Amino acid sequence: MPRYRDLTHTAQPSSAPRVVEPKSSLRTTDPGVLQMLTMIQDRKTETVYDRVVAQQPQCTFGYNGICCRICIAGPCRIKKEDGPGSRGICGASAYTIVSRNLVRYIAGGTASHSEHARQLLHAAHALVEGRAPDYELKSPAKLLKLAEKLGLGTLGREDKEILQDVVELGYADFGRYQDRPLAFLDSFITEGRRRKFQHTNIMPRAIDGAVTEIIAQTAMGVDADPVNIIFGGLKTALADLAGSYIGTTLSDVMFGIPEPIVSEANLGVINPKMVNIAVHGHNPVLSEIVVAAARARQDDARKVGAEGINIVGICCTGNELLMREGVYLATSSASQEMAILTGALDAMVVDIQCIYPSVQTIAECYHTKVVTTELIMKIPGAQHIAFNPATALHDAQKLISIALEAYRQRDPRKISIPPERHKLVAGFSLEALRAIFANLCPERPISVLTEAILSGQLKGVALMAGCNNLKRLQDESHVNILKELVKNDVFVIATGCSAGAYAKFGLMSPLAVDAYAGAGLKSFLNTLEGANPQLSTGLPLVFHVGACVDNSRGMDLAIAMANELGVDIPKVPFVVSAPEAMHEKAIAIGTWAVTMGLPVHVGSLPPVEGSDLVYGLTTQIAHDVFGGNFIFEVEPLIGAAKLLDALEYRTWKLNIHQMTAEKHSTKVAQGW
Ligand code: BF8
Ligand code: SF4
Repeated sequence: MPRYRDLTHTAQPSSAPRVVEPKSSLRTTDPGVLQMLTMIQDRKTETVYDRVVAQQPQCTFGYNGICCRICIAGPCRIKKEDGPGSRGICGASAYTIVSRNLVRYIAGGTASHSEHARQLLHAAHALVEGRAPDYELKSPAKLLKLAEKLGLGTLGREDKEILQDVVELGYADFGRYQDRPLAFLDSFITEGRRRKFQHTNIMPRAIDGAVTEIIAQTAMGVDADPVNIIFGGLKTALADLAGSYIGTTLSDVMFGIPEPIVSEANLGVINPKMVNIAVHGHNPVLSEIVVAAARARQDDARKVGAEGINIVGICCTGNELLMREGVYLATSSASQEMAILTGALDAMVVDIQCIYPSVQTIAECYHTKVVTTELIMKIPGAQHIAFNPATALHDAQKLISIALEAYRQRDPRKISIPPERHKLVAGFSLEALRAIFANLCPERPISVLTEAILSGQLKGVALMAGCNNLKRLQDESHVNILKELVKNDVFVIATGCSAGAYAKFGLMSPLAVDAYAGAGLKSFLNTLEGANPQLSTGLPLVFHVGACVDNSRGMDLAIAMANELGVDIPKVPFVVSAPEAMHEKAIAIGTWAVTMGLPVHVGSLPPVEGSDLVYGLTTQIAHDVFGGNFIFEVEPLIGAAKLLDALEYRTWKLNIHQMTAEKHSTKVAQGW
């Protein structure tokens, strides 16, 4: 049992409804989307907000995770407490079925993140071999640091030689057969976690191997033991962390380490006078080149009567480009269709993940061209341009030409763009945060953060992550939890569609600090600003650390804090929240964060309630073994209260242990 004060003294969620207003299709709080929905009222376009309503009520067997479709003797459902209806046809119990379903989500998430990482490896490999003329190695400094962490030789070697070694080690991490830990994972975790993963036998040796193994482990008639299955899932989730870490680090090496940058967000960034191209999905390998190509073709836009080319981002491709290039963020996942409904989007270029197939259906009512670019991602009716790093600029030019041509077909009567747009400051890689802290303490930058927590100025750190899930209103949980945390002096970093929500709402701007931060957080940020006069951008209320793969940056920060404090991660006042989790990737991320020793709040319940045993493993036993645990709570304010409790408990205990260690000149106690 997690031993911090649980408001209900159980690990159960509150009785708040799991789906709010199930008959209302006005399922958003995003002001831009609300304006859009009003503007298009008479168009009778079906969107995701309508389809959520059409799916209600959703199947309770599925919701609780007690439906099994793993073999075609099924589907089997657990219908009764006892008797033959309490098991599947093969005799599988609820706990077997729930745990199998859960870890298969993790396998899906891990495969997704790792596919993303593999694309980066392929691009870096092509760069090393001279087959990717349009790419460069933008951050040799990051490459050197990464290579050193990985134990690779760097002295007197060319950057490309070093990159070659890094890429080879990355490829080896995907397919290793020897019983050695994943090199990328092993390179950045704490000694305490390394030992924990060895003792619990969950240190993965290969990313592809971990995914295959868990699918094999959960095939019909293999593992029936829920504990063994869950531990298999934890191993897979750690492979997901490794994949994410490869994705983040290689993106930084090739496209640059993000630095504070100003931009704007929400649908109002779509410009009626320009050729608008949305880049949507997750992979920066193509979208970075699209941005470069667009910058070079502004004149062509003028030839078709536009003022220029305006690239806007959606979802995590949007986050990647916002972080590095300052590209506007048009919207986040649940409202992706809205970008097309503005009638001013000329092309939507998509790569992988979180792309609704419905974007094509909607695009067919407009002039917008949807273009898919990856072999594993096509949509019937959409155009496909197979993207290849070797011909990147050429491919990107084709995409731009499609958009220029589409611009000519625009119907001005269909244009309705909500004016909503907000200024923001993004680009906070760990390196950027360190540099900001270093102006107060050059020797130990991270101590600026940990000292502020130990002194009580800050309550701790929260990583806000995850998607939109329309069981509740879009962005409502992200925004309400954030407001509660910052009011209580929590230093907040954000990724993915959570970061997207804050950007769209104007909460990622320095102006929001005065409006929402508690006194402690405000004075902390003011001190940082005072020490960083070079930062003309000012500091935001919440720090954008990137796309979903960049949750690895959040983990990197937690590790840096643990090292600074001389403890392992379960003692660090650091929590994670995915208020509107939806994707399998979010389940994989949440699971590795728990395994790394962090409390993880999830605002939309994964299907685990069909087995008390599995529910207990994830919310309680996990804490005993790893020091982290899931907190399932759909009501945002109660979720925030539970996160604050978890932080308070950690800070209180850490302070006592630190004081005791000082008094007796001993090491800080490591127990949690
Ligand atoms: O990887 S937060 S809805 S866009 S899965 Fe998808 Fe979720 Fe958004 Fe990015 Ni992440
Ligand atoms: Fe049913 Fe067992 Fe097949 Fe699952 S594996 S569908 S419980 S028979």
